[in-house]
Amino acid sequence: MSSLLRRWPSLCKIEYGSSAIAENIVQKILAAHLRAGNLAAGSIIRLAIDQVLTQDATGTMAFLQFAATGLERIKVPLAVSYVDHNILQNDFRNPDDHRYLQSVAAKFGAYFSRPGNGICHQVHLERFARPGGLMLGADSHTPTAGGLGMLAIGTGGLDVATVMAGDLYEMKMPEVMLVRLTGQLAQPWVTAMDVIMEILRRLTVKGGVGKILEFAGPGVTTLNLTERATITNMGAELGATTSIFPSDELTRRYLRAQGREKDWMALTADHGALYDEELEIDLGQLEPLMAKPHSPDDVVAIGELSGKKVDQVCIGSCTNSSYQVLKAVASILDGRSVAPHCDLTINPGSKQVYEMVAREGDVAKMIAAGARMLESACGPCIGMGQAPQTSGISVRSFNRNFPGRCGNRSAFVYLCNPLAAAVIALQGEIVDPRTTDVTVAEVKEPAQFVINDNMILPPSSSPETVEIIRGPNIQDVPVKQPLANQLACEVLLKVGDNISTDDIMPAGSNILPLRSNIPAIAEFVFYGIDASFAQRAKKAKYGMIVGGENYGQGSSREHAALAPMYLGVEVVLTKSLARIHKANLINYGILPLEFEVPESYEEIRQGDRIEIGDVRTQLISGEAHFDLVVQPAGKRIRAKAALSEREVKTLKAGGLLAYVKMSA
Ligand code: MIC
Ligand code: SF4
Repeated sequence: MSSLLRRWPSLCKIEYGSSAIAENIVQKILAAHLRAGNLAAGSIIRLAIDQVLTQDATGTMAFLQFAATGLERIKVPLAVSYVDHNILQNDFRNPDDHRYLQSVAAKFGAYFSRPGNGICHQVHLERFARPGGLMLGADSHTPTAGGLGMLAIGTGGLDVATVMAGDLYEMKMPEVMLVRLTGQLAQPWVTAMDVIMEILRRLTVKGGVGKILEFAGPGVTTLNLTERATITNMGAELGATTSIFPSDELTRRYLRAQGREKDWMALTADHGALYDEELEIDLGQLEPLMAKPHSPDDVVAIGELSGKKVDQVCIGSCTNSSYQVLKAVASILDGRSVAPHCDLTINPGSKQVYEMVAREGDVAKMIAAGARMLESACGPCIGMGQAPQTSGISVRSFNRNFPGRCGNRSAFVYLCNPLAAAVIALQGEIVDPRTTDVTVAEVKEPAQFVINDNMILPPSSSPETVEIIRGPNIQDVPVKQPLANQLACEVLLKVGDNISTDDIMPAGSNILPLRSNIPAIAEFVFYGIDASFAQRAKKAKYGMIVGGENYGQGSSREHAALAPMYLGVEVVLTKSLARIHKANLINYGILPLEFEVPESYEEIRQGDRIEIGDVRTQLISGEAHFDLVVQPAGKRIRAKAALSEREVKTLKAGGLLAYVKMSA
């Protein structure tokens, strides 16, 4: 288990560039991009970003915000706008977003990955990610690129918009956890997915908060590139800032196979580099694992659940849909049939993967077995179709199984590796694949991928001629009033621990098309938990949400802050907050408070009125402290907020948009 190793308190005194200092990979990359601050854990640092990515569910807002700056061109060396989430075109709304994104990408200087080209993280790994680089992405699974030695951080769309406008990215320097891998996976049935599920089992969904995971050790060279990317992808479920692997000969081989060897550089930690913590995983000891409903850290050995009847299996997502994975899945399905009571869906991660497995006959094997082939997109992972039946049991090779995320709150979603999932689809019940007579082919990474970037459109070379196409569903981004000095907030909702952004702002095929229309999407805030939330919030002048630990875990969707803000939520008071959600709350002017003592949580009931006086005066950088009076009981409790100077100014102004306008 994790043990606290050598601390690193004096790091701030170390001069970077000195050959005497042994650096880990995270320090090397951050030092090369550092423009202000120092790299001691907990310090505020400001970083120059090399690449940004957006996707259509977060990108429309990000580009509206960028457009509002009046700038003509994006100021980051590389920006890519993907369309992969909102691909069900039930009416005009999603295709209008696609056209808008295509036009702004051409005009402002981003590459545009067309719908059908694949899931942003898989495509970015294939075509753009670069070892040693620093990337910001408006999606929580941006760390996928860490598999290739890039430091890639997920964040809200507004942070990406300000970086595209030329701002530095500000964050608190995380601690760095060394994850030492030893041994070798007992393949074929134990895969990279089991590595990250084992880490989730040990550390839980909040075990990575405030940390970056850096992988090292002899086990690293036994994992190919896309296996490494599976691990860094799902590191997001730990709440970690990001995860990263070294860049080695295998990285070089992958980039060569992608026709991009020139993007390679070697990147490893120096001998003697220090870490805040260390965790050791013996790959050889792992077995096929499964996360039970409704949390990715509720992990057990798959065998413990054997015999449970399964209604649906979904294979794909940004976690598990590489070429090797899909070829192996095809070999499992080859000549067999999906169980009669079980649906199997497969969504290859990218057009490149889809085209290759189609050319090589693997898609035919999948179809013949009864698989329902879906587009290269997020699809069922975000509830864009393929919801399970009432109280249905779905087994998915995806990364999240939060309640309702699949499009049906009564369903039960289990997560496991894609090869086990394929065997489960054949058997129609949960089974440890090692106990069956099903075989799987050993698939090597190809020496050459099929490279055809015809679905990636470069920015226009004559942007002045490009007209921005903005459909009627795309509304302006609301801006909040400056923070009031006296607040009396009604407690609109009190929730427990680990509330995800899927709980706060659900997705799915009915709600995702409203991502560009805040007044419309706001009606669905907390819809799955309390359908009358929006109505109640609109009646109260100032609203507050009270939560437990790790509030706002999961996705980067800023709508989970923006829509509550639109409904009048002024304060979110919790035991602890997830990183990206806290940043999003601040960006939209919602005060993120934490109880000074967790027991105070018990003092508050839904419907109470919480008074906070002298809010603006007490709101200072570092750690701000507040006295709260809980009415009608009249009890006093204390809350705190850890904020940077910029965050304090942002909150006082009413959010980042208002702050940027004020300081322009
Ligand atoms: C997710 O996996 O939850 C999403 C959908 O990709 C989100 C982004 C979004 O909600 O737009 C994420 O992970 O950030
Ligand atoms: Fe898409 Fe699912 Fe990956 Fe999010 S986790 S980017 S919804 S595939």
